[in-house]
Amino acid sequence: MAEGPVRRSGDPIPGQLPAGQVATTLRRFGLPQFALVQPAPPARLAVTVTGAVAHPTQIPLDELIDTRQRREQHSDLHCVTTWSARDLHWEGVLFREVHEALAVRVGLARTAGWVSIKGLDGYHACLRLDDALADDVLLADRLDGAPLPTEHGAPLRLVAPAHYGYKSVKHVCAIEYRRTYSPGSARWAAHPRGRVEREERSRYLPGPFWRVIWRAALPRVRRRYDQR
Ligand SMILES: Nc1nc2c(c(=O)[nH]1)N[C@H]1C(S)=C(S)[C@@H](COP(=O)(O)O)O[C@H]1N2
Ligand SMILES: [Mo]
Repeated sequence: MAEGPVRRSGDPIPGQLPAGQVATTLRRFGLPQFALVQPAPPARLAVTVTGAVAHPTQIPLDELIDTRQRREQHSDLHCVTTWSARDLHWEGVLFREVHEALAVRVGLARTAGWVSIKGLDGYHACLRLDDALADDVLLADRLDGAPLPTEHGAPLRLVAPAHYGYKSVKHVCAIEYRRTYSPGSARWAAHPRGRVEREERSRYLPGPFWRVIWRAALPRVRRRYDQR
């Protein structure tokens, strides 16, 4: 039997979607309270690096990503509210490579097991550090062959395809290394890991339960975003 290429968990599978997801085109989305906040990208952004580090610092965005090898990846974005945008063409740098350079520069504590990423709109989400260091987690500055548009997270966003969309923070402006999980903006509605494959939609109650709730809530949240 012929063996196919190795498939990573976040890679799109043609014709197949994770449990409970429905394909749609990409439109700006997020928590309802951020629907009217679309921060204009500042001319010069410095990313703050704080938390479980010896030397908290601020690094100009270009410096943070310029020296890394550029990556391209096609992956899906799966929102917990059951929509999936398929085969998005992201370009940027591997979060792991940025992290490796940062760890030395800021003197990262060995005990840091989580990373909280914050956006210019005040939104933040926390990922388990080893999840964030996976082969398909990018800090992306281009989408579908063009600079990342403001609506999808300019100047820089996280892309974590194996995790629900609430972990893929847009407008990244701060990285906080942590010893413990912090629920972030989605609070109880988020799951510490948020793995799509395991349908970790929320830390409370199983995924299939939340499918029903989120599918019912989706039109109202959509309206808030489309109203802008
Ligand atoms: N800064 C910021 N990042 C965010 C959000 C947000 O409200 N603010 N929403 C998250 C959620 S729930 C989803 S599904 C995706 C949506 O990405 P899109 O707006 O590019 O469709 O962004 C994620 N990242
Ligand atoms: Mo989402």
